[in-house]
Amino acid sequence: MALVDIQVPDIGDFDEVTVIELLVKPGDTVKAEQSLITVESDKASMEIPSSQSGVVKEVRVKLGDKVKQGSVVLVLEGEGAATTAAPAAAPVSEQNEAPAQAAPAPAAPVSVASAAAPAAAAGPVEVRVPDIGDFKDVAVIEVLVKVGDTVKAEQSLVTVESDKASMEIPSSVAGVIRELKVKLGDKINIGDLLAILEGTSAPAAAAAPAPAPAPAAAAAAAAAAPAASRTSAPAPVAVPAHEPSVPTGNLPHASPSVRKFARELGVPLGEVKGSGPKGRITLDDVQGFTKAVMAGEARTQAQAAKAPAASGGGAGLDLLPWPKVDFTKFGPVERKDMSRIKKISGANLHRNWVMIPHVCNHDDADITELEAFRVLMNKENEKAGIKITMLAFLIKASVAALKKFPEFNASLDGDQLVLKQYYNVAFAADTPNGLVVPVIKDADKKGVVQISQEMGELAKKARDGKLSPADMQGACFTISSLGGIGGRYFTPIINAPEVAILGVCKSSIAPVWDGQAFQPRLMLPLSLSWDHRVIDGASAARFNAYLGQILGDFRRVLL
Ligand code: CAO
Repeated sequence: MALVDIQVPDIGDFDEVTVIELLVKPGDTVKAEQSLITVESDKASMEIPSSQSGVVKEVRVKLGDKVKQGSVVLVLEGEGAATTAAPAAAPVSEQNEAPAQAAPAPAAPVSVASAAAPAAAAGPVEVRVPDIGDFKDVAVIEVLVKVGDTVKAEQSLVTVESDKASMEIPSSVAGVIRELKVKLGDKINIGDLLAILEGTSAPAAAAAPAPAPAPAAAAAAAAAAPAASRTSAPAPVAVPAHEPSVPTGNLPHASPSVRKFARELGVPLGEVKGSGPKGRITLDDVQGFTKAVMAGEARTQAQAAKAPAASGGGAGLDLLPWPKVDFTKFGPVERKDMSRIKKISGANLHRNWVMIPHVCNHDDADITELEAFRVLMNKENEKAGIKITMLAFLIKASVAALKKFPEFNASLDGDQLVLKQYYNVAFAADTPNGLVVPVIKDADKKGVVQISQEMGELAKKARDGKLSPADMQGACFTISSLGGIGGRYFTPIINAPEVAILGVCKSSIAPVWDGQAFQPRLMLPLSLSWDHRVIDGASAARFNAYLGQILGDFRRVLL
């Protein structure tokens, strides 16, 4: 196994950057392109990836160290030959060898107005995104200026972020911002218009402003063409004598991957206390914050602000505003009020989806014999007007599974689990006005025929809009059946404060191997969503398997 020095690749115009995070330690196995350390300059933070996979033998840098291109980050016992071509992300060199071809690209932001800006100032000038290396569709995570601000050449306008780096995009010219063409969340690419400045002047020395490095980019972008052709220089106007404004942004101190992780969880980074050097926010800090909020030990500022109005507090996540689109620009539209049921159920579903760490397991149950039995029973009882439904069997089978796995028949109350000793099973019913969820009370004490009858009555009441609040209260577990409609699997949303819900789709004949031959069997797709705060994956798999066993042979209910 060859020992390989992993070095800092070409990081653009930066002489030295500071190591602010060590992402691996000796003994760790790393994959090619996995980030090893995070470094930071005054304009960007970036993760330095490994150029190949292997086991970390020695880390040669420590927090606070200054590194530059060619500095050895760590020694890796490489998997396979060390001569493997360096991946785009970072150069590799054999020990004592010169660094391989620099792979990560310095993105050399070249502004529109650089060399080709009107020499003597003073016209509206379009400032565009310079060459940012191989990055496409990078998200604007911070807008540092506003319309009316006076900016200096090289002052940062926006911060953008990829999964490996965040970087500030500077203005190539000085002037007053007349129009801002991007907003938070926009995805931008090279050449996109960022802003229109007035009263501009040519940038010093006709050079591109400080490059923002793009470490994961492949080809060096240093040769990026000055964007002369992208410059537009309409009629000159006078530059208003504004004082330069101070950028408003105050980006939390965190690496791009931590920020991405926080965004995925909807964690407002500005509220997370960093435990890293200089208060830097680490992955553990984000996880700790999330756990505290979920456990009710902490609230986000948004939650706190909403709490008085929201009686009981919902998950106030600091998300981007909902997109406002004038649809009539694209074609005719009709506006319709949401039904009362949809408004109520929508708010509940939203809270449940956001608050509960849902996981969904899919399985199949062999209901060949059960369906044959159901059809036979319905034939025999046709004259009595009794119709037994598959859903009634599912309710009965679920009761057996709830008894065997009591944590599914439970609710969370703070730090306590409330284990219910009654078995009320709700079922989702589709109505012209929206979804309602009536409850079969004490399903453990009722037979399949009685459950079928009650379900029929409740479903009719639901369709007629006559369900009382009592009809929809007290459920322990819910079944949502789309079996009469179609589909294979779906992810039902847990009906809080319940901790699990079973989704059922349309059964179909499938070839099932019986050890000797494939047999045509009627298989019922099951989708069980469960609250991971209360239930573990193993229990959920066992719950589904047990449910399948019962549906496969209902005599098991008697055991
Ligand atoms: N596989 C195959 N066929 C099935 C089936 C399944 N899993 N479940 C029911 N069917 C068949 C029935 O056998 C019946 O066929 P026949 O008329 O030939 O006997 C037909 O589908 C219709 O069944 P049904 O609707 O009368 O009875 P049900 O017990 O399946 O459902 C109810 C009752 C109230 C649950 C249903 O009408 C309903 O509203 N379902 C939608 C629920 C829903 O919207 N869930 C989504 C929630 S998330 O948005």
